[in-house]
Amino acid sequence: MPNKKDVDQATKNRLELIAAGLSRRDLFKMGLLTSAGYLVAKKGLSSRAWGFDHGGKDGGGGKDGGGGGNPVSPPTRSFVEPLVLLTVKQPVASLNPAPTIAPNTAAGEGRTIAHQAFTQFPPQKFYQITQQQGQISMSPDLPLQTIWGFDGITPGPVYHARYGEPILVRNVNNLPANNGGFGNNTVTTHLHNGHTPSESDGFPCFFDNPGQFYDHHYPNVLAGFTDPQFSATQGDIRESLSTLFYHDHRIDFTSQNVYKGLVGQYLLFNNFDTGDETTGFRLPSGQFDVPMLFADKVFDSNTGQLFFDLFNLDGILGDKFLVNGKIQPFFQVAPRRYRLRWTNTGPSRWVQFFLTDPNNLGANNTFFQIANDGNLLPKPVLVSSVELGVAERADVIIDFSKFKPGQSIFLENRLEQQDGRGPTGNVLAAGAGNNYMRFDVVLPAVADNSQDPATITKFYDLPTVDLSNVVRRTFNFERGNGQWQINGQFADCRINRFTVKQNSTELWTLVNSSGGWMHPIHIHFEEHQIVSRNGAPPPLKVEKARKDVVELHHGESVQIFFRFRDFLGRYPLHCHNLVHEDHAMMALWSIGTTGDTNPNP
Ligand SMILES: [Cu+2]
Repeated sequence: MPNKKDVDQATKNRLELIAAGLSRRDLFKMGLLTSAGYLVAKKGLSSRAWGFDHGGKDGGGGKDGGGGGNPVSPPTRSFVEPLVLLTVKQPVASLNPAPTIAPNTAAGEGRTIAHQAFTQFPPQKFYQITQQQGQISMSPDLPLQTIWGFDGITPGPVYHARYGEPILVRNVNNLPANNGGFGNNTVTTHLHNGHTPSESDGFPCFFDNPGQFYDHHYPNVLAGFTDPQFSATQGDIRESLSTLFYHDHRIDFTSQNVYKGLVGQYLLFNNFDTGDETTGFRLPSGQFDVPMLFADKVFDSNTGQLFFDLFNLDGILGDKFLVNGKIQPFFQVAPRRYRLRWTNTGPSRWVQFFLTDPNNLGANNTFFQIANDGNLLPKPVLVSSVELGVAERADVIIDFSKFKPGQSIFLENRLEQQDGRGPTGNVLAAGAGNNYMRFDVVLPAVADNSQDPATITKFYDLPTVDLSNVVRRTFNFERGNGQWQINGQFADCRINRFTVKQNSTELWTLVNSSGGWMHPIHIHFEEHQIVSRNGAPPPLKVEKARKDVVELHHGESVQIFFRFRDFLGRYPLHCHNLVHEDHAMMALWSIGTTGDTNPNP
């Protein structure tokens, strides 16, 4: 085993490379990566050079080293701080300078493409948010952490948006020149998975510089609004979205920037999902509607500072588990129903959450899942657990009146995962997993005007599509040239891989050709439905749904369909294991008035 001095020196050397802003491609050029794409097994660089390798067959570790092992954080206590309830972002009366359709380059706007739907959907509310450095406490047992966050906090504030109410969000880049170890201060903000024109989507190559701003126009409009059959409702109500999130999407640097804090939630309401539990679907509202963003992170064992290992190429697993920016908080709840909006922000870990009663580990504590990703399910589904790959979301309703007053319940991830490649497939026994937080049923009884989800028979129907006339494409997600590829290619801002004809239907086959890894695949812009997994209908009830991330498990071939309507321009599809995404499992494509039928783009 290595001695601590050598490990510390290696860590220092690696941090210097990261602080220098070197991307993986730079390291290739400098000869610091092997032909297989792993960091050279040179003493002083790779922790695996000392035998931290945790095995693996096709390149994830092995003799040429490079994976980086899993560092160990300093000890922290659990459940000593309350869950942070995220603030709601407030609009401003006006923006100065006033937003313009064409990029306001003279005033310092980094946008390069005119808004395509500004006149049709004029913004009714204006927001300004600043990407800036901040200092926050993630645990009383760690020093203050230097983060990059929206308005200087992480997670950032929550947007409350409504269908039929277009908004404009001005992102102001005030990030510092010195990244303090990792992060890239040129940024682009993606609203995942808004029905958003390309120039406002947060396209990975449309990043701006410190000192610039970028206006994002969010029409908050239902997909299908250009279809005459939905003109009365300004789009197809079945395409309604609820829980979205926003995060940095800078090409090659998303993992560093999101890990550093650039992430938040964006909620959409309408006349059914009203945000008021006495109306519409009567979902728990107000203080009983709680955004929760999950992350796992590593902290330097000497300094206690947030640690990002650029050389861990399988994907980074943290050994500290955070909800809304705090390590293992507690949350005091009343004995009634709560709507919890869960988002797995990664960077690489898959989770499967159970409600664990520490005094009765054998109890099956069920709850309702009501949404998958940003989409309400056709109706609530009773579940014992919820699995989330990176970027997947689930809205759940937990009825805490089922538990005894004073009782504590853990939110436990029981999915076993030993490295960034993906979970092993084992579900650990209750109590043997990792607790992300603790619910304490200690608040007094209060009124509950929400509807029991057991009695809700329908939210929205699933849109149906004629699949007889579709464009078929196949995408292989694979390892190649030491990184991750889609159909044998890396992400490249200069290349448009294929063009979808606007308003057409596409049927895609996603194939996991990378033995040993799992990939949560995200396709921007419109929701898909899963036709089949390895030829059979998706086994989970909650996958009979609209989705924007599809889990691509070991050896799987998954068929999905969707339409691409209403707007034009460039979008990405990519793995949402943020490390895979950056290295460089992403394909850039576009929606045009004419398209191609390339079956293997
Ligand atoms: Cu992946």
